[in-house]
Parts: sequence; structure tokens; C-alpha cells
Amino acid sequence: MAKYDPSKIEKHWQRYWEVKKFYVAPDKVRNKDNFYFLVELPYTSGNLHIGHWYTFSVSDIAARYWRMNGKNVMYPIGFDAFGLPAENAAIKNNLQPEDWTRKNIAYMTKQLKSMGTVFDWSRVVSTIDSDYYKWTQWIFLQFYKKGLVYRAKTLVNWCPKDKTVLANEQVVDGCCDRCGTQVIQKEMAQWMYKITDYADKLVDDLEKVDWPEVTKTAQCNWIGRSRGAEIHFLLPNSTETIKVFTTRADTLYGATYLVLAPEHPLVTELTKDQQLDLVGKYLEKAKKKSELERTIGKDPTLAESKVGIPTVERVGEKTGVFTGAYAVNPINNEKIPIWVADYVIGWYGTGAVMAVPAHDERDFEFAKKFKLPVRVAVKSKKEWDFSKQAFVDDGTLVDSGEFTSYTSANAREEIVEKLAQKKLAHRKINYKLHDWVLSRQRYWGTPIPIINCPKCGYKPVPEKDLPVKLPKLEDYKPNADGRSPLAKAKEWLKVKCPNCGGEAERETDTMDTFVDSSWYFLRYTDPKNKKVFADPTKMKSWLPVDLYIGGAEHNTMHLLYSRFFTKALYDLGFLDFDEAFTVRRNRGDILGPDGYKMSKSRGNVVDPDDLVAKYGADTVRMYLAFMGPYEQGGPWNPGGIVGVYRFLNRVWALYQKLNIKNQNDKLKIKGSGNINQVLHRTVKKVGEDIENLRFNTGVSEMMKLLNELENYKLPASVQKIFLQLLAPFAPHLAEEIWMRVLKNKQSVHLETWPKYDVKLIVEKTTKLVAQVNGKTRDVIEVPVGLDETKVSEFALASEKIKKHLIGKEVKKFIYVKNRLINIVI
Ligand code: ANZ
Ligand code: ZN
Repeated sequence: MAKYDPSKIEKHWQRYWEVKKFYVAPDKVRNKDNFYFLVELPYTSGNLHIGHWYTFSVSDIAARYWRMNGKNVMYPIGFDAFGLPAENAAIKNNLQPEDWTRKNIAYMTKQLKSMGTVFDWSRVVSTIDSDYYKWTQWIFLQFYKKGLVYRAKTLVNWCPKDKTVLANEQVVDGCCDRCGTQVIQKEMAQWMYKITDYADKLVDDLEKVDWPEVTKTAQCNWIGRSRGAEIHFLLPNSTETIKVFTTRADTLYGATYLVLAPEHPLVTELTKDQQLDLVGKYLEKAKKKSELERTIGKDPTLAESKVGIPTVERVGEKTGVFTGAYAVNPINNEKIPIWVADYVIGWYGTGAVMAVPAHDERDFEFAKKFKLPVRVAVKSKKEWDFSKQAFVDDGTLVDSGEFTSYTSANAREEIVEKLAQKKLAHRKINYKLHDWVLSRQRYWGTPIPIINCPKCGYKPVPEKDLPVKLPKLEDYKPNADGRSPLAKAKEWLKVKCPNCGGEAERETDTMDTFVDSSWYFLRYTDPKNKKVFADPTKMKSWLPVDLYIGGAEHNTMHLLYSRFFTKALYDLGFLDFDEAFTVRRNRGDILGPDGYKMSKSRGNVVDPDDLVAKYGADTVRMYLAFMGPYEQGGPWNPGGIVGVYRFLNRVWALYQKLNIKNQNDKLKIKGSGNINQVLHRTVKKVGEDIENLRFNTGVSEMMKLLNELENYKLPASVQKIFLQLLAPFAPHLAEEIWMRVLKNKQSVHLETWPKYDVKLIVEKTTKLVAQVNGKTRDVIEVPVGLDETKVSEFALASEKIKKHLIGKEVKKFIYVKNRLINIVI
């Protein structure tokens, strides 16, 4: 008997499928619905690790399943290839970023092909190809025209090591998420996408999509929409006021002091002479702290929204200093002291808060430390010791003048209403979301298509001149002054101003790589188009994406940016949908042997190539599928893979034996049940499991089925069905047996998914007489073989029985197996 040798089989069939163009998805197929199945495109980091296999080869099981269920499936792949890691690696290895990246793409392509997936390679895109980034630039220009791009001086996160600006999302616990260096705040002019214009839609439209709750929650927290009011505190002997933003106007009578952020424009003006020194010193110190340091523990939403990143509950010691000045509470004309403290953030709200220690934890902590008064304005029925902690829930107002005994909800409305009449308050909605800083002072990225003219200022590159190609540069290392390396490309830099025709210079910043990946799913529908980013009819036949699978690490950044792009392109009239991903599922993470998420930087990655060489791609695929529920992932267990390998060997052996004459005659029916019943139940179960991304239980069903099959002489139909079930999981092995052993003319991957016979899978039932105190009241149908408790549940559920039990006490059940149940009352 021939041995199972995946190394011989797998390459052969991969070539066969490729030559036959099995997986090229046409835009239209008669009688078939299109199914756009998207997986996040990989970053070109060098080579694939087992996590990539998890994403691509396990999702492929579902892609193959939908194909077999009559869908015209598009399962595309591409490369996210610009960006810092590539540039840093190139610097380290003394190579050009492009050479390094192209080498990786070639190698990763080979690896991806070894998985035996249905990737449609005719649609591959790479974000570094100029015919791709031409459209990244074109979209930038459309947004520019629409006012969704602007340039502004902002305090930006600056990584001193990578010498670049980082988005807030790329700062983790105050450090650069790429290299771990402490991030500092620096003021610089940057290009921004006005994502905040879409804040409301980005929250509200989450209702339209079928996405994991964790992802929706993360996006909501990240956007941080907060409904409240602005209230004006008066300054004695001045016409100026201090505006505070509050979500708790109902606690206004409990305000005992006011806090300004160190950045607040009135700080110095208000500070009394004798306090100037202290306040000055305080401001110096506060400037050095990052926003995250200031907010962590005080504003947990900022940290919490980074799902997947463990946040330590570091309740930072509150610091602050009195200005010597006072403000007047507009509701009761009471004078309260004004403090400066860095737990108030300059850019959020108005950069000033009314502090209510009795009802806000941060204020409470601060008041305790600086011995400021705590005044109760809201109470509930709950006993509460206000000397120990703040009461932060809604309740009923106390000691609040005319509003005493109002509910919090009513008081919030009425208090703002009353002050609004005197123009001392108005309703206000705030957002935590910042605009998206898209420019990077680095070489390896999409050039920003802007020209800077000394006379006319910044002007967009005319569309006909796109793409603005990234020039080759001998020395592409970043400059310590923060200016982009492209400033060194002297030839490239010089350009005529599109407005006045005079000498001008190109913009030297490049784009954040998140821009590149914010629209790639559109390009897959028409990857080679030279005239438009994608033809509208082609988009129509595929988009929106039916299923998008990726990692929870993209809950806020990539998934938010792509939604923004989609909505903006929709508003510009280029798309006819405003949510691109109808269904999103997050795959779980594979933990390394040390129990941590596998990552290159941790050094706990498992090399899939070794495993493929040893066991074959089918085993690796199937083992990954078997590891755990797909949305949870699980720990890598090197021992487990052998079990799957043995399973496939047994499948192999089972079919090899068919070739040996009469061998099956020896096998009598000694299985535990009707083989057809087991088979059909498995067909149903495996199909449902795949649809619900529970590949693991799908695999175990297959294993159970094999145990049964080994005991039977297999009828031809059963031989076929088993292979059809196996095909999505172990495509090469299933094909080999299908074509070479069963001698079919056509690939197993062109088969339709087997149908199951409902009659064969329903459980057998029996009719049971149901009595109350010996009188027959109903005849109920129950599955055979149930015990007394289960049967009594069925009996109690019967309407006819229920009637006779009203107001009665059930004493006991008398059960005669499969015949009768009597309820004694
Ligand atoms: C008074 C008050 C009383 C508040 C109370 C809360 C509870 P969200 O939901 O995040 O919008 N706040 C306002 N601006 C701030 C800033 N720039 N930095 C730090 N904190 C700021 O939170 C709104 C609440 O956070 C506001 O409501 C304000 O404190 C504070 F019992 O006002 B509150
Ligand atoms: Zn000009």
C-alpha cells in the first residue's frame, strides 16, 4: 500500500488548480451569487508565521465551503507594503526599502501559495505599486477638494527614536507601539484627514452592520461621543467667563472649585501675583507629561478602547496648584477657587471643568489631597458615606435650591434650560476622536500629492500628473530635524507651481500606511484599471464585502479609517454604499508555547514552513482549524498536530484499501448505529459549524465519522460524501483520493456540498399518554429514551395539562417508560 506523502501530492494539485484557473473569480457567473470574502492583507514583514496561516488557511475552509454551496466566491489577497517596519529593517540590513520589500513579497507569495487556498491571484494588489498608490493619491485629492484634508500646527506625538510623528492610536501607554520608546509631545505642522466630520455617522451607523460587539464598543469608546452642556462661570470684575463642559449639570450645586488645564489660555492672566511662581513651575512640569499619563486612571475610556492591549490601572497621583483667583457659580452666585491641574486635558471640551468632589472620583481624590470642600448635591436610597468616596450615579437632588428633589435626569435639562435663558449655558456634544494626522516624515510611503509654492502656498498636484512617484534615494534615513528624507531628492523636489507656473517644491511628507489600507478592498474588484480606482459596475457586482475576517487589534484604527473612507467616498458619489463590511468576524489569536500572543518581537513564533515540510499543508490547516473556536484562538500545542496527521493518514489508508480486492468483505456491520444516519448528521453538523466559524467541532465530527467508517464496507456514495466534506479542510488529500483513487474526471473542488436527508437525522420520537391524577388529559410526543425529569418537563409544557394544574401543588410523577406519565396533585 502506498504511503501518504503530502510533499508529493500538494505541489502537484496546487499547480493543477492554478493552471486550470479554478480560483479566478469572474465578475459574474450564471445562476451564482457573488460572495466577497475578505481577509486582512498581510504586512510585508518578511515571512509568514503561524498566525498568518491561522488567518488565511482556516478562513479558506469557509471560502471553499461557500464555493461548494453555489456561491461565486472572491477570496483576494494583497500586500500592505509601505511603512516604518520595512524601512527600519532595510536600514538595519543596509538595503533599499523597495528591494527588501519586493524580496519579501516574492517569498511570502510562495509561502501563501503553499497553503492551498482559493486566493484569486489574478487580483493581487500591492500598496507600493505606483498604479495602486496613484489612486491613494487621487483619493487624497478628492478629499482635499471636499475640505476633508487640511494642514495644521498641532501637538503631535513624536517618537525620538523612529524620528516620526505617531497617531494617537500608535502610542501605547505613552510609548511608540513600534519600538517602545517614550513618546514626547512636539508642535509641528501636519496634514490631517477630517475624520471628526464623520464622528456621528461612525457611531450611529454601527447599527447597520453585523460586527462583533467588542469591535462596536471599542469604536464607540474611541469616538467618545458625550452629551452634556457648557456652563459659563463668571469672573468677578471681568466680562470674561470660564466655560466648562459637563455631563452632570445636575451636580452644579455641588461644585466646590474649578479646574483649568495647564494649556488653558486664561491660566496666566488669572493667576494672582503671589501665585505666579508656583503656577509657572507647575506648567513647566505638566508640559513634559504625555496625555496618556495624565488621563490614565482618570479617564479609563481612553485606555480601554485599545482592545487587546492590556492596560494597567495606574491611578496617577493628582497634582495641581491654586491660581489665587475665584469664579462665580452662575446658579447660586457662590465664589469658588480656580485651580490648575493636569488631570484636565487642554483639547477636550473647553479645557476647564467644574469640580464636584461628592460625585466625581477624580475630583474627590483631588479634593481630599488639597483639603477642598466636598458638597453633596445628589442622593439615592442607598446608604452612602460621602467622606469615603464619591457617589457617581444618578439620584435625587438635595440642597440644590429650587431644583431640590428633582431627579438627576430632569435637573440636567432644567438647570441648563434656566441658565440658557440668561445665555449662561447651552447643550453641547463632545467627542474624544481627533482628526487623523496622516503625514509622516519618513521615506517609505505614498508621497503626498501637494506642491508648495512660495507665492501661492500649498496647491494640489493636478490629477493628470498622478502618480507622484516615490523617487529612489541613496540616503533615505530620517533627518534628526524632523524634515522628511524626501527633501534630499533634489531633482524630484523641484517642480512648477500648478497655479502660477513659478519655481516650487513638492511636499516631502509621505502618508501613514493606514491610508494605503483604507481602500484596498475596493481595488480588488478591479485591480488593473488605469482610468478609475475601480469601475462602478465591477464594484457593484462585489461590494459591499460579505464577510471580513481579521484581528481584534484592528478594532479601532484600520476598521475606523476604512469606514471613514467609505463614507467620504460615498458622499462624494463614488460608492453606492456607506458601510463596506456587512459582516465582520475577529479571529482569535494563537498563543505561542509561552502562553503569549505569537509575535516576532517576542520571539515565540512557530515557523509554518518546517511544519509543512514535515506534515504537509493539509495537516497544518486542519490542526489550526481544530485548535479551538476560531473567534477565540488558543494555545499552540505541538503535540496536537500529530493527532491530525494520524487522522489524515487513516483517511488515506481507508481509501487505499478500496483498491485491494475484496478486503471489505471481512468487515461486517459492527458499527454502533445506522451508517447513513451518522453520515447525514455529520453533513449537517459540519456545514453548520463552518458557517458559524466553529471549524474545531467540524473537525471533530469528521473524526467521529471516520471512526464509524472504518467499521464498514463503504458504499460508493458514502466514499464520495466523506471526501466532499473533507475537501475544504484538507483540499490536497481530498483531491488526490478523489481523482486518483476514485478516478473521478472532475476535481472534488467543483463538487457541490452534499445534501443531508432530514428524515435521517431527526431523532426518533414516541407518543406518551399524559395523565393528571390518573385521568388522561393529553397525548404528547417526546424523543425516545428520555429519563423521568426530561419527560416531566415535556408534560408540564403541555397546554392541556397546564389547565389542570392551575393553583395545584404537584406531589409527584409516575413514569412508565415510553408509555405513560401521571402527574399526582
Ligand atoms: C462636572 C461633573 C460632576 C462631571 C460629576 C462628572 C461627574 P466624558 O463623559 O468623558 O465626556 N471633563 C470635562 N472636560 C474635561 C477635560 N478637558 N479633561 C478632563 N475632564 C473633563 O466626561 C465629561 C466629564 O469629564 C465632565 O463632566 C467633566 O466633569 C469632565 F459628578 O463635570 B464633569
Ligand atoms: Zn505658485
